[in-house]
Amino acid sequence: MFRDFLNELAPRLKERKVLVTSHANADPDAISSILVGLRLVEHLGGKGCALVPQGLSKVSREMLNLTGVELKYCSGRDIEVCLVVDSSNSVQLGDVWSLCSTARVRVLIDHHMPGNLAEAADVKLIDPTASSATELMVLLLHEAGGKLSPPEATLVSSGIFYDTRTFSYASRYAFKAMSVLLDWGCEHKKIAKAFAARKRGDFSLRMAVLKALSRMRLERACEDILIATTHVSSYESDVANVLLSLGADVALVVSEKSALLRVSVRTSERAISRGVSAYDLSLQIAEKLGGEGGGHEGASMVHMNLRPLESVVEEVAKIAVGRATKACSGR
Ligand SMILES: [Mn+2]
Repeated sequence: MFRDFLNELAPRLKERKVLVTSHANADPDAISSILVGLRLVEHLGGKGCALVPQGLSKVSREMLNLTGVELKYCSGRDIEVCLVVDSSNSVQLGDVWSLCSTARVRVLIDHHMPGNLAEAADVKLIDPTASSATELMVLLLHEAGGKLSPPEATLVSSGIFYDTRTFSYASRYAFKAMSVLLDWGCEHKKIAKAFAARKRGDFSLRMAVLKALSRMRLERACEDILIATTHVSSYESDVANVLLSLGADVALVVSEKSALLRVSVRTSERAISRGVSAYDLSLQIAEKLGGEGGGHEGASMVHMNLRPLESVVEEVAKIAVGRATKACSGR
């Protein structure tokens, strides 16, 4: 599948100006995919530059500082091709979407369930079984005969570490891609140590987790499905992961980000086996409260317009309880 995709892609990138972009507040999977995207464009004879809507997330900045890798950002707006990585929905691209929607060619490489970007793309590689977008990008670059420098390979491994939660959710592609990255000189231990230290030591993350717990509401559905709902001012994804690791089956964490509300949704294997997936919940929340939902089976996100956080917490908790009760009674 990588070979066929490359055959389709290569003639469209050659000698063209290519914008490589991803979702707002780019996480390590997004920046790693962008970096490999830039190298792939160069390798296939195009000229690439990056744009990141609303900048990089804190952990992404840490990973770039740690490895000393820099992304080449676009200066002008004269774009011929738009390559979107690690995103499924145009709302995730913010202002950058206007550049992409008018580009001559739109390319999408992603591992989320298909959203409206899949419809808008002229060429696409979408595989929701991949645990990160980075692993798809690395295997594509490898198949194309390109490679990364050792610091770049180290940075790029952070995309896989991050999205697989240090390999707990890794797919076979993730291990294949890691093996390629190690051949290219990746120092994976550097990244592993940084992730472990970050979890233990980051003051604002610890604060967010404990505040989230103090505000949390807990519901029970279907005998043994625990639904935890809360709100935070940042770190909503990390907090949702922590809630799941503490035993919640459904974690819903509401936060406000750049004049939008986000709901980070996570579901356990138990919840998924009963027919309650984060992906379905995010679509249902978006439909009922207005907004855009999407992501993966076990981890997804809803974006919606601002409204009081407490009322959203209440409503999403109700939706999750309703969904679980329905699923368990087989309706
Ligand atoms: Mn991702």
